[in-house]
Amino acid sequence: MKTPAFLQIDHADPAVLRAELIDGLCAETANIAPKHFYDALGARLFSAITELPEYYPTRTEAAIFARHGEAMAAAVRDIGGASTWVDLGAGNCEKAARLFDLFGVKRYAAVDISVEYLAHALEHLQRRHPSMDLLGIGMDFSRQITLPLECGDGPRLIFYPGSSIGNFDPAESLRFLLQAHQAAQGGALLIGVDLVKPADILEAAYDDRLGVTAAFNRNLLLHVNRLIGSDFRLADWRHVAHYNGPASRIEMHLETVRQSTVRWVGGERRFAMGQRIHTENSYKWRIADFAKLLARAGFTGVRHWTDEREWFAVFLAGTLNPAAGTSAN
Ligand code: AVI
Repeated sequence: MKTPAFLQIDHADPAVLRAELIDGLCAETANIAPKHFYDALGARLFSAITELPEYYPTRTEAAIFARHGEAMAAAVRDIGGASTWVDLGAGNCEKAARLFDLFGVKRYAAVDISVEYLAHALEHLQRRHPSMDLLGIGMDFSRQITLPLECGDGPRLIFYPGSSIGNFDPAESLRFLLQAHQAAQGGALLIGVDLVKPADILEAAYDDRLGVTAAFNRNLLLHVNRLIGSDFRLADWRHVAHYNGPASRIEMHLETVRQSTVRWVGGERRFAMGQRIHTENSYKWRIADFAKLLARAGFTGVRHWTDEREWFAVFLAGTLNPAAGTSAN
């Protein structure tokens, strides 16, 4: 049996993280970056969110893969195949693992913020796929996708499911897609995208009746307290989620229920009652607009599959210029 290899590419510098967090808290519209949601408890709360009746993206995407996976695998073969699957934000690696047989995956590289998150999942995966080459990469790919040589020099399938691209604004999404295009090395991108739909469905998905999303949002304050030594009091803050139609995005905020002063070593901020900290945007796309964005990033031969209600879409985008290799006359 082979054994998985592990690489940590970049380490977040705690001093830089602290400075970024304090800048965000002191900004005119206070904000905390959504990457800080995912401490150990936050990761568990997110996993619980994906099982909520109101949170449709995870199960809708899974249904699209179950129904159209074979067609997707054939389409990947049509555009030349890929020698390595690169799974961005792999977590427990289960979404990709369900597709290994269908796509004939031989080499799999799981990327997440820290290799420690990946160790257990990859060791488990290796027992189920003893001859597969497995690689765990710790890297903050939201800053830059710089894949190591160990990912192979052939074409790669960049797998980015879960509609996480929605947590980037449109300019960041374009930057991410340009980098994904380059990282694919002549391969392709397979990406899940959440679509525009009525506001009541979206708002329920981000403000569920059990209060799990509220706990996920408020847990951010506990995590920030540990990161910068601040004294946020949970009782002072409530979860707010609303759909900003003109910007096509769900916005999550934390709002004070009374006046509150938050202190940390070297600083403080007073929040008036009803004042907010912006914690997350989750952009919802129209199919045609996302296809245009892929084209702007240089992708070709774009195809997509969706569910009956058109709530979610999975896009497959190639990187090869269809004219390349054909004669000019
Ligand atoms: C990770 N990301 C795609 C989720 C989303 O739907 O934007 C994060 C999330 N926030 C609240 N619920 C889920």
